[in-house]
Amino acid sequence: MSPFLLTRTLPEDTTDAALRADVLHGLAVPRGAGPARPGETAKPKTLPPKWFYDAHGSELFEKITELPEYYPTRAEREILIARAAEIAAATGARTLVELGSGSSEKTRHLLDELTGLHTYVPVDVSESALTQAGQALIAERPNLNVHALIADFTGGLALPGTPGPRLVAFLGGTIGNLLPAERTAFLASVRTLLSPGDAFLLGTDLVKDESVLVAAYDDAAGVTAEFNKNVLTVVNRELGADFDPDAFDHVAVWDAEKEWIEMRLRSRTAQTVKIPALDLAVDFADGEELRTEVSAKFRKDGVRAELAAAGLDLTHWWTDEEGRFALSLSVV
Ligand code: AVJ
Repeated sequence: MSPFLLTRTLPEDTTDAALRADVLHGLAVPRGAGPARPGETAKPKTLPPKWFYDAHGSELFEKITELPEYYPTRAEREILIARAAEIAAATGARTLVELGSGSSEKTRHLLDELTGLHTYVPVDVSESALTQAGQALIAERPNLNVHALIADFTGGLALPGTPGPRLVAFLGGTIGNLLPAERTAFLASVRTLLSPGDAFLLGTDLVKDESVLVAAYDDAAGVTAEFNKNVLTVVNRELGADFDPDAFDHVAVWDAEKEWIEMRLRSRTAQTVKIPALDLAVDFADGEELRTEVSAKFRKDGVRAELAAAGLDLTHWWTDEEGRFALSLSVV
């Protein structure tokens, strides 16, 4: 069997510190010595979407990708199947780096066509997903090296010294889970990973009918609702909090101005949640919402502009037949 390496680029307790910081920043009302001012409770509560993905959350996400309403995974797979040979020809990649690789399921289509590939570097925060996917891949592909990285792709990445050309892929539309300023910083950091001859492959979900978008994030079977609420069980387990997931409703709304879907958890009553690890009590008003994810949808001109701002040229643009999803390639 070919080699499988797993590298944790961050110490284990970094995850814990990052979760604490995110929960504190997103849920705590800033309070001075005096009583809470009326305006303070108006600060919208937020949690970043990366905390969905513990082992259970990663499983739920895999279930989402199979839902009839959740089209992005199927649309992107359709493009990959149709275009993998062109991507291989345009890049000649010997190293494939995949940011936020998850189960690496769609990547197989790319791996099939990248005939000169030396090493696959999946990067993800989920150790369970990396190990499962990596072990399965090396068992199937005797000539492939897999060097998995447990890392947060939004931080500066230290990549293993593998042969070029390097193809960095960021699929699934996950770039849409970053806020605009985070996207700018992320694309700039991707650019620093690329040398002449390297390339960047980006998956973006596209703006479409509101009813189609909302259904994709509020499925009839309730899997997305369970996925959304899973972030509360993660905070319960990691920080000893006492969130009752049943005390919140799943909400998915389209923001037509920002062109993104927001997932929120809406408090069903006035309640106070204790978070002992942070010595924190968080008040929720009846109906108060906690934003857990934005999922931005794109247009070609916007993608081109954001890539250009990072010094990347849009060299190829492919969509599925129905024009729901796009893959962009930038060859440096
Ligand atoms: C594939 C991770 C980008 O925003 O569509 C799915 C995550 N959230 N359903 C997306 C997700 C709710 C997803 N990403």
